[in-house]
Amino acid sequence: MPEGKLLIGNRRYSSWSMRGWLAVRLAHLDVEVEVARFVRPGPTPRIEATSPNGLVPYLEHRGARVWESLSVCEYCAEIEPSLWPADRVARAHARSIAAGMLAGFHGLRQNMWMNLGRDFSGLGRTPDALADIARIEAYWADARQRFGGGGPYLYGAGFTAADVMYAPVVTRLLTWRPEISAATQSYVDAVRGHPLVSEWYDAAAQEPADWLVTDYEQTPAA
Ligand SMILES: N[C@@H](CCC(=O)N[C@@H](CS)C(=O)NCC(=O)O)C(=O)O
Repeated sequence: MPEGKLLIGNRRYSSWSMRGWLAVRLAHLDVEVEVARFVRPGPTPRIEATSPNGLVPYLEHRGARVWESLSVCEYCAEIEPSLWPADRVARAHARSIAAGMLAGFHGLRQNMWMNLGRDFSGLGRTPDALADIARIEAYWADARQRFGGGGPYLYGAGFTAADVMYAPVVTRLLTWRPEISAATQSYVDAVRGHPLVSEWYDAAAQEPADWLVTDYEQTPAA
């Protein structure tokens, strides 16, 4: 009998759902996953009726109700502390860049939206999006140089909540293919190769054709 449920949206598009799901899986929570297909125009009634902020991800686990992806990460890290780096200084860095993802990068999010099934190479390169990517590359390089210890992820061998928060950015870099450094590319490849990220991509590819959302499928102007 599962100990709760995780409500998410379409895997193909829902970057915040991907974060919640990755955190829950990394913490090995035994919860049922329900996918609420996005209704457009929104809001999606199932999500609106269930989640206090009307958004996904939304988690119920052993009496706790958790919303906002970073709160889901924090909740999961209480159960699986390795979701944050063990070192205090590294942990402070990880928490800062994770919060920065939640709070910002609107240029990237608006111009290079998540779509796991399309190739939008070369598109979406607005100044705002490119400035966000440059800052993200700087965050990642700083984390890996100072705390990575040669491991494939931001803080070394373990996939932390910071990696969780940036995993959908990795998908955007793969879909939109902006120019990135070799170091960034190696991190992108590592995240894409993580078994849970692959599982998410595979499940997204199984979503029915009538779940496609026209707005997210249209090729944007160059
Ligand atoms: N700050 C929120 C953002 C969550 C969010 O915007 N979720 C979107 C999907 S990615 C949503 O639930 N949209 C409702 C809808 O499209 O019906 C978080 O971190 O969880």
